[in-house]
Amino acid sequence: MTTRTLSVPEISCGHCKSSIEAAVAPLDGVDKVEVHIDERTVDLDYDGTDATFNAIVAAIEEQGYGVPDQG
Ligand SMILES: [Cu+2]
Repeated sequence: MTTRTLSVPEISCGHCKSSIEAAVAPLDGVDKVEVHIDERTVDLDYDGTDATFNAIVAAIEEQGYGVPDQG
């Protein structure tokens, strides 16, 4: 498993938290997802593959949240 924290600046409330967690949790390769509203971050445990990471980003974007380049 790989642990990673994503910055998602548009996170603002409990609705954001529940919609992102519900979209990401069922994805293949994802072990844990937890949104922190105050920090506007998404903590992830996942299998570490680019495919899973890209699917996570796509799922968050599908919920309407931009995921800026995390570089
Ligand atoms: Cu919200």
